[in-house]
Amino acid sequence: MKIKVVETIVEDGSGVGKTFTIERVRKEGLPQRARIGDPADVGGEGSAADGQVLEQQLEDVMGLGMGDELQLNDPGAGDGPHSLGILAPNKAVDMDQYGIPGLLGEVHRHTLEESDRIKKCTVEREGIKRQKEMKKVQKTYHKKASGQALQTVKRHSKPNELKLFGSCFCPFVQRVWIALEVKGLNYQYIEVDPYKKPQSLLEINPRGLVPALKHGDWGCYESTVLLEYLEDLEVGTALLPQHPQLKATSRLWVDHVNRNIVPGFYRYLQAQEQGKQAEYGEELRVEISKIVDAADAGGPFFLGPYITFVDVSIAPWLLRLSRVLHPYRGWPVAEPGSRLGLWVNALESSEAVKNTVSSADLYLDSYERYAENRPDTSQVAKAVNSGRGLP
Ligand SMILES: N[C@@H](CCC(=O)N[C@@H](CS)C(=O)NCC(=O)O)C(=O)O
Repeated sequence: MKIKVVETIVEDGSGVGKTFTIERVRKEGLPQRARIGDPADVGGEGSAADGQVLEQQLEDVMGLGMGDELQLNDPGAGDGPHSLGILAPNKAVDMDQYGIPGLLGEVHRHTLEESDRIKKCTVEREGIKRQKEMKKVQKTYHKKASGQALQTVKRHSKPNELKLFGSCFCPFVQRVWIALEVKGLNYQYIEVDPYKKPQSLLEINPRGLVPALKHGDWGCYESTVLLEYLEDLEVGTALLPQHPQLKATSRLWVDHVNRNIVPGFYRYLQAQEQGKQAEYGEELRVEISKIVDAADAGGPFFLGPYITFVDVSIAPWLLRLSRVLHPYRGWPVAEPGSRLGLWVNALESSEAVKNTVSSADLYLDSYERYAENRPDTSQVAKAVNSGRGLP
């Protein structure tokens, strides 16, 4: 026989005592649900119960059913541990402080404080459970490339003295990745989680941001610095034009991308109020228009028929207009015949770019945190929220 009192209901108001609800009574070979007696039948504290009476009592008790009650003998006993009297027809029995081991199995009795603490714990546990369930529904960033990008990762998995530490969803990484692909360099792609900041990443970039590049024993970071470095290697296809003025113009427009388009993209995506979304969306549209107006009229790329430095620098965010801003903010798809449409189409068709692009769901999932402006999304998101410059 086992009686388990799992919930304590204290102070029933009758002044008789404290009530314990029996949630589960397990018994064998005896009828379920015997009626338990009147509070008036309760024996006072210290009532004698010889072995025989006790046995009889327990038989009665064995008939306890779901929802039946146990009542404390001593109404004024305060919060300390009590002896239990069992309300049974014309019978009363005192049990020791902890029930009768072996006969009454688990009898849980608590002080008021203990009872409160247990209830609080239960509420907290429920809260944590709900949070976990919420997290399951919320999408998070991907940790593995997919689509054509995954093929590229596989092609570049062998050890190489030139290593790109990257994350498949990261636009800053994608800049460097596209440059490596355009140039046709040999390199090793190493996927890292920049939010976990593995030691291998921290050794190159103490700030723990991707992209990070290792070349032999030397390492460096910051996407635009890395683009310049790859250019200075003078291996493979050049991205910066030879002409000093065109070169300066290219750098000027990369600065525009970094200063206005990149932060504008996140500000717009993270804005939660409709008014702010409209305002930041318009600001981003204006900044994109400026660079589109500065681009070579015939295009399709910034300087003309070939992909160059400015294209590589802006590409990850132009690709995310349709993959992220369109689904989350209703950003209009670029008109196919427009100058922006031509540019986007040229980027989407570039083999070097395509080699770094994962399937659409990777971007949709990875940017949900930004679109909902969840706390602790990233250093970029924090900087945008606090009005600071991007990391
Ligand atoms: N200014 C840096 C930005 C790099 C950056 O923010 N990367 C993100 C991933 S897209 C990162 O590593 N975040 C880690 C974090 O927020 O802790 C660059 O251009 O390389």
